[in-house]
Amino acid sequence: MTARFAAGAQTGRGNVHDLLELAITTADAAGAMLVDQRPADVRVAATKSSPTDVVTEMDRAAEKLIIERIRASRPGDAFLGEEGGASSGGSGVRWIIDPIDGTVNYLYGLPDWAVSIAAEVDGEIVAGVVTVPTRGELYTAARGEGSYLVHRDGSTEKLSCNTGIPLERALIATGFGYFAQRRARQAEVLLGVLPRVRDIRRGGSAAVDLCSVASGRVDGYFERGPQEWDVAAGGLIVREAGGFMGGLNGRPASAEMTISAGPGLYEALHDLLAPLSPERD
Ligand code: LIP
Repeated sequence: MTARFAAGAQTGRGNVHDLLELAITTADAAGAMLVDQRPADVRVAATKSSPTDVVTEMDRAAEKLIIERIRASRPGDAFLGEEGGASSGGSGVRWIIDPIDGTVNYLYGLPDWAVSIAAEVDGEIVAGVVTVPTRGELYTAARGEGSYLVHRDGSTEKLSCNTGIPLERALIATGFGYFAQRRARQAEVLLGVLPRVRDIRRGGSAAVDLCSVASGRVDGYFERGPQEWDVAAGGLIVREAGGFMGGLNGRPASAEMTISAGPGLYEALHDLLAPLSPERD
């Protein structure tokens, strides 16, 4: 799969177009490996923050593949990977990787899981790729160049999130954490949200949720808990599709709270959430 971008902007640390192309080919390779080599019975290799926060051997294999491929082309870059692949580098470029975002979906054979790769230059995300191999969809964005959905047959759509959606007609994606206490609070927050919106979706992958905001398949998204690797690429894809991503009260998006939506709805969703104290466990 290839994305169509004009001449890539220079960052001073490299060409954004080159970083994007490397992210695309690497995410494609990892996605193909995850589909082709998925064992009939995917087993949990370990648990992380709680017994339901799982990692499979395939998460580890995909992260290894991604880091090895990028490092072969760009040996001086730094990495942050969900499965522990953090290392420093001197080039000013850092790759933020989620080898499988939506591991529980992957475990159960549900389609919505993604490989997410973002390139950050001097602290700013400049290129992002989210591939959803089971759907044959690859989402890409380069800073200042828009975001695109490339289908399996090579056809490409420029993405544009929904704008001006009133809260009561908004379809909102969300997700839940892995700790029981946090989930109980998230259920309380939902009590305040559900009666005020069209409906709620819980897809199981924050990266896919953000791409769905970018493509207009949902109108907005909020979640307490997503980590940098869950939202780095998807956040750029949303912004380049005309949407917003942030936290509460003007703070940046973080594990405390991440909110995303198009203009008009973003403010209303924020104002609905803020009094519900969604950052509290
Ligand atoms: C998951 C997210 C999901 C969220 C989970 C978890 P993982 O990532 O993308 O949407 O609700 O809490 O963070 O663990 O599958 O990479």
